[in-house]
Amino acid sequence: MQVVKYAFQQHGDERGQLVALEEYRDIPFQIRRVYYMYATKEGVRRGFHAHKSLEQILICIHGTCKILLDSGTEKKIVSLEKPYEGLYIASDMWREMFDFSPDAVLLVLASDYYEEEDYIRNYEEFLAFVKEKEAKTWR
Ligand code: T46
Repeated sequence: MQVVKYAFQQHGDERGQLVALEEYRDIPFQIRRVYYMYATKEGVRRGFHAHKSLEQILICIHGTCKILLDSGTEKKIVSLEKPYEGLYIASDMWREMFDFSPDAVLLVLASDYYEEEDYIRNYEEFLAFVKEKEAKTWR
C-alpha cells in the first residue's frame, strides 16, 4: 500500500508561516467541500468507513492525530503532526482516526459534497467492494 503524504510549501518569514492550497496544483482534485473536527474527546476513534468515490486530503492544522488506512489487504498507521502535511486518502480505503491530542484540529478537503450514499460503513461490504473493483480492473 502506498501512503501519499504531501509536504506543502510553507511561505515563512519573520512573521511566521503561511500555507496556500490550490486545487489541481497542490491538491489533486477539485475541492467541493471543507470540514474540520476539533474538541475530540480523549480516547475517541472516528471514521470506520470507506467511500465509493470521494477523495480527500487530511491536514492536522493544530495538534496531532493518527490515521489508520486499511486497503482490505494491508493496514498502515500514519501520524499527522505538522500543519503543512497532508494525507491523501483515496475513496476505497477504510479509515479510522484516533489518538487526537486535546488541541487537535483535523481539517479535511474533499472532492465532493456530503452524500451519505457514498459511504461504505460496513466492513464486510467494504471488502466485497474492493474485491469487485479489483476484478473489474483485471477483466
Ligand atoms: C471521512 C472522515 C475522515 C455533515 O453533515 N457533513 C459533512 O460534510 C460531514 C463530513 C459530516 N456531516 C455530519 C454527518 C454526521 O451526522 O456530521 C456528523 C459526523 O460525521 P461522521 O460521523 O461521518 O464523521 P467521521 O469523523 O466519522 O468521518 C468524517 C467524514 O464523514 C468522512 O467522509 O472520511 O471524516
